[in-house]
Amino acid sequence: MSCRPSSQTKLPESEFVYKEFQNPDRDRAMTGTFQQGFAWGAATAAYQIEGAWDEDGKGASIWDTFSHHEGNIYGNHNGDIACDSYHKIYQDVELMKQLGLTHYRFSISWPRILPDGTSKTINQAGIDYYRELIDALLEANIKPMVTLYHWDLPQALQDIGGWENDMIVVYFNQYADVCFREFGDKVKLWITFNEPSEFIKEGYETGCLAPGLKHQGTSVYRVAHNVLLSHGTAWRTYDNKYRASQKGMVGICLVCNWAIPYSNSKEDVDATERFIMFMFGWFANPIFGSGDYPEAMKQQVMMKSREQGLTSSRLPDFNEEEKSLILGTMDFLGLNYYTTKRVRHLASPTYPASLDADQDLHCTYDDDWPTSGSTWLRPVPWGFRELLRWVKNKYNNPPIYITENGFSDPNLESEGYPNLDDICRSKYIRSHINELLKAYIMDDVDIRGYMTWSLTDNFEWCDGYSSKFGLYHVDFTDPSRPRTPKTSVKTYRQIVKDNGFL
Ligand code: GBH
Repeated sequence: MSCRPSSQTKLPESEFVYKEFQNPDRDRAMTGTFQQGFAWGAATAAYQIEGAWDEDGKGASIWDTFSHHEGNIYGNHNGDIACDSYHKIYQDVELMKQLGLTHYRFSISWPRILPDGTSKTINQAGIDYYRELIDALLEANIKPMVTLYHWDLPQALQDIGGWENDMIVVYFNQYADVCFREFGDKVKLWITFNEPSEFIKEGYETGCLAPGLKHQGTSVYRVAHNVLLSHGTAWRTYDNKYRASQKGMVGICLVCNWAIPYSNSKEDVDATERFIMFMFGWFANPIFGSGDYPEAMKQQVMMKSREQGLTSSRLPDFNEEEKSLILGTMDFLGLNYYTTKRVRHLASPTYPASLDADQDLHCTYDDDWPTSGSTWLRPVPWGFRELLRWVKNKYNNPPIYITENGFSDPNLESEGYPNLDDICRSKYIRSHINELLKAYIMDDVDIRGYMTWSLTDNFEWCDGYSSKFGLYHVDFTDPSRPRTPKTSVKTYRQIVKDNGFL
């Protein structure tokens, strides 16, 4: 394994960051800098860091319910306290100052400000908490980038069907409106949703994420439809009511793997395209592409639905009104990139119907790609540049913020974690930002900023606290949750300071 801890604190001097990737034309590190005003940040999410799950009038979220249910999360961990960031505004801002960040991406907990999900009751203590955080950031010269939905739906709304209930469009819009009104004088970068493909698939079909439903086949597409309508409606609320006075931007975060075909066969090449369309085009095309679901997706789900004896596709159609509500509702794309896959065509059985089965493909990686603490995460820096180039060409050069990119430490609990000398994370950060620089300088991609995931170790969803993505270590056994810098803090701080690589 390429990623053992070592006493070596310096990065290899070589111009190749990974010994696994030494193709001179592709992998050689370059020097150069980003434009002035480039956004350098770190990202977090409310449920993963805040704790204070039932304090000061906060309502329960689906993550409170899900994590309190035995057997859902590794070690039955939960986010009741997490990093206790609810009580540690100034400590966290201090960490950002040490890194020299210009931006901080965090999310608002919907039930912390609207305990039953609707704007009938506003929890002033919740508003005050986010105001204090925003003021502390601005005081430190750090601009907030705020995600409205990073997966913690108010439980009260789940009780009436959550994202499966069409009424959610109205409630999400109420929530967004409250946030724009209360915080929009100081927040200029908004994100409606974080990774819809992920929370929809894992929340409504595999059941791995909250609300833990296993409604196979149809639900995911209905839910996505409602999420797209919610996004479009909230963007239009900002556009109509707030943009003129507040002068901010509203975008959405989509996660996308880069993917390469297993072989040169047409079947594998088509499967690779399908993979990206089901992960990214599902949301990108209606919002800033064709204005409809991707053709490959429509054909595939129709074909499967027919095989299953249905008269219409499980993928809903947009009517014209919906299409024009959604199309063009994006001021910037938030792109989350972690890894690359190798994709092969593989026909799935007719039953059971599922988002996975609809795709007729199988994903792998190359065994010689470097590893991490997560089975799904193989660092493939060159895939990052490929993805950026592809997005630019396919979607007419949208403005892009990298809203997440990060690395999980190899699992070292049995070997005496913490390992603060996280040279693997340093390599990951350095190589990925270097590929980003190539995309900016050589491919002319419109890149506005980079947020690393994550500021601190935190509650990594179903992996609980066993998975470590932080630049700062957090001791979760200590009630005061002390933060300690890992080696990667130095690496990232230097890149931020140089605005690239000198
Ligand atoms: C992000 O999700 C989340 O936004 C963030 O909250 C989380 O903490 C962070 O990443 C780290 O996980 O690659 O096809 O095998 C990205 C989560 C999880 C998306 C694994 C892809 C595996 C599917 N990724 N998932 S695949």
